[in-house]
Amino acid sequence: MKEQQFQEKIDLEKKIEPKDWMPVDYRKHLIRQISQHAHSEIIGMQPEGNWISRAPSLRAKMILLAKVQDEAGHGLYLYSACETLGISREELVEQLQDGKAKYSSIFNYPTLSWADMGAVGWLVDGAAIVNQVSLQRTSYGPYSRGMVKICKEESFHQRQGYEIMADMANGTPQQKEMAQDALNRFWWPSIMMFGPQDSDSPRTGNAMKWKIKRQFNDELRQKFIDQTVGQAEVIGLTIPDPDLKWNEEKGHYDFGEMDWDEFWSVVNGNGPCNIQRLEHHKKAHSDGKWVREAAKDYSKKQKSTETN
Ligand code: FAQ
Repeated sequence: MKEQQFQEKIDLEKKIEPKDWMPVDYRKHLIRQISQHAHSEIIGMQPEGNWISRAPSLRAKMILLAKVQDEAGHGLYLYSACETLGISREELVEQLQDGKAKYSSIFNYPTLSWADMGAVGWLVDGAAIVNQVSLQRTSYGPYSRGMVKICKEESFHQRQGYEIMADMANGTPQQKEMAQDALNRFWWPSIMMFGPQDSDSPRTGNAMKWKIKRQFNDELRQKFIDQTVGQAEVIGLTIPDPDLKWNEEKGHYDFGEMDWDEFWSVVNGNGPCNIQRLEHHKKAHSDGKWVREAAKDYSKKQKSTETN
């Protein structure tokens, strides 16, 4: 009965709020997805944070610094949304560090040159926006509202990345070569961000029934490819896919086969930077222990002063 009422509410496009009744599996599904999303934002700071001290100008440095700080903020909104489901921040961090919770495969690739900052903003944030715009309509209220806020900031991120790529593509032959090399390395991992093909996506069934996900992985991937091909053409770069071709009948681009062995290998912890990313997270978390403790003590002290 409760389950039926819950589904009716979802079917009527009403949001589910933290204190509403929800099936155990809906709650679990959300904790998994929102926490993976939060971890992605936080781990995603590493490949770009790596370049803050090497940005080629003060302007570029300020922009990159602001972007990386935004990603931290997104992680915090998402952790907070996840905590409304009855799990603590400590448990979430533990799951990440123990390798029980995933984060996006894309952040296990290294950023080797300044042009990679362009590729990450343009492609990685570009792909994240396509996914997150769709998630603005997700059925869980706190997640949906978090997505609205995050999407506004991601648009700026995508544009700053595209600006870097456009400048380099129009620069010296060496700069253009660097931009093309970054595109070559980030193209396939970016389109893998949308997850496995629908036929191989075990979570999609429930996610669509509960309107947690509003569009299929393949549908979003196609949308991203369709909108990005023209952007590459405008700046004179070539997408590294010989099978990429406009299909007049479908009104979409056809594209080549992704390397699914590579995808699963990265998802399962064996990408080029998986170990490094987690080790860095553990070290930063342990180095920051005194700050968390000081903040806790300070807030306890404030509360006791207020009550006295
Ligand atoms: N990487 O059945 P499905 C960003 C896992 S934010 C790693 O299709 P689902 C901003 C999946 O979890 C980027 N694992 O699963 C930024 C599942 O494993 P599980 C993050 C992946 O959930 C920019 C299994 O494979 N965005 O970038 C991946 O229905 C720049 C089976 O897959 C989000 O998290 C992958 N790519 O669909 C930050 C958006 N794909 O849990 C810094 C929210 C799949 O059963 C710098 N999440 N897996 O063990 C989603 O929309 C969905 O969770 C999908 C996966 C689409 C990622």
